[in-house]
Amino acid sequence: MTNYFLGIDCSTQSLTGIIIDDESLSIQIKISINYYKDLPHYQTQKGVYISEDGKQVFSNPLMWVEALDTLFTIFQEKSFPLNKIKAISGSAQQHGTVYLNKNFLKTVNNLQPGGSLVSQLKKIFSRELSPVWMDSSTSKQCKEIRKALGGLKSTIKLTGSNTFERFSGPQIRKFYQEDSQKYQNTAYIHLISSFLSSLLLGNNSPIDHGDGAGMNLMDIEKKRWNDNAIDATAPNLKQKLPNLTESFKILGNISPYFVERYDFSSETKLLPWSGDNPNSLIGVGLINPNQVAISLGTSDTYFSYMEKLTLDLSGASHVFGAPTGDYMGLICFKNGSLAREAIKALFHLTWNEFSNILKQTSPGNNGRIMLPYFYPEIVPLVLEPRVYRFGFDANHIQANVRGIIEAQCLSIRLHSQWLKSAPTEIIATGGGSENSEILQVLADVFNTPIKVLKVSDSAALGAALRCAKAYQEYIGNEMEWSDLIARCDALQPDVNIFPSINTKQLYEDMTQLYQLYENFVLNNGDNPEIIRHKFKEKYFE
Ligand code: XUL
Repeated sequence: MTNYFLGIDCSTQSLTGIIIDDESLSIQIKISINYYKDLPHYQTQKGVYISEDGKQVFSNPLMWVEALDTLFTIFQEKSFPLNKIKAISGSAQQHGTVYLNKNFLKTVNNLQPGGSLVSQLKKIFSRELSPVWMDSSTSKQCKEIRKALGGLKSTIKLTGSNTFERFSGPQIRKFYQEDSQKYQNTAYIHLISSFLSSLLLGNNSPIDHGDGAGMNLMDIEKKRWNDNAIDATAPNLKQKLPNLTESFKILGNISPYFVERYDFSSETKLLPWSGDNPNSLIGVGLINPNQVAISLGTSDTYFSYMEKLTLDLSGASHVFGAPTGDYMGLICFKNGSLAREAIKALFHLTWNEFSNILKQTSPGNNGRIMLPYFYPEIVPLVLEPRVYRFGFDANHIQANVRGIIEAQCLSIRLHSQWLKSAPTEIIATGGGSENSEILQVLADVFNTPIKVLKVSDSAALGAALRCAKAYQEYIGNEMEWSDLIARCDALQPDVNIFPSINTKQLYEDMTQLYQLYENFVLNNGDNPEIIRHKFKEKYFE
């Protein structure tokens, strides 16, 4: 009898569920609910609410809850045998926090199958909206926590990352400082991942080490809450946080609500949810050092598996727990598809037209350089968004299209150099990986082959694969990650893109030039205009 595993990904713009079978580990069904198209009554801008200055970014936890109910309803309408699903896990955009009052536990313990989740969960929140990873409004709190923890290096050594505006600790501190009454009324603080996991469990779910590392509250080495970090963040915080757990531990069985309402088996096992990046690590099959993936999603991320803890003491990157029980390195660039879409919208282009321009324009963009901070940027840190153009203006379609893609690829190359080992192959995932012209620029800038896998929903797939492994072990079959990954049909390469033969030196020079421009616009460095002209002369005149 075929068994199935369900992986759910609650991302910034949509909630996706994919079900794999236990034989070929291939995808049997995939359903996606797009928040702004399918749940328009929440009136979000692509899944979020952005303040006028762009710094505060929230989402509505009830929208995620409604998307979850909708997902199961659609699976049922499609007659998928949900009772054959043996285990469920999930993935969520990282760092976002959900604030719950004292009604939370008894409500999720007692869900009535006759009513929707939204109708029953309306009264459990002590804060209506959740700050999400796109928020960059907590610089003051970041500074305060970093100072209390002894400065940059000791903060990184303790928590795996510098304090970052979007990380949960600084966000919690801001809430405590600005709305202390509501903070006091908060009985539980969850990450988005552990909040959704709690609904499925009908109980308070722990936070896994992958997502827990994105809070500035967890000791990265010991994988435990750190009292100093907690005290530096907000009073009485420890009692509001759930426990931490390994991401491969089975938490228990699914809550009766889902059994009765959607016909899941009461024996369906639940694994902790994790962040989208730790899930994607497995969902692209990265279980060896020196393998690298780039996810071109709402944000662009560069990530790799780490056998032993290695920290970036410059503070630009993060270390999270990996679902294997080890670690992963991650760099997050916020102006990912958001900035690509801004250029596409500016010139009213279709993606086809956008790609054609990439195909027709020359590597190096005729010596033109763009620094595209349409939104506040995480790496490099830019709090006041602004787009810089050197050698062209805002009306030049071709220069803007190639400019944005080259800038993003150059920035990823530049800021991933701390990881030392240059990748021999890059796995591309996320929505942007469907565009082979963008991938060609990436291959050229890194001078490295790019591999695209059959399935680009790496976060949801990773969650489903975590279920497959944990369930096999639960029934007594030891299973290595490498066997699981080798067997998984969805992880077979679909497209290979090779770097062009004559762009290696050009992009090496351009990476250095790009670095000088970053230094010029962000750190008052010298104006590299003369060097840009020399670059132009060398390659284009
Ligand atoms: C990672 C990060 C984003 C979010 C949204 O640190 O902020 O990748 O997880 O995808």
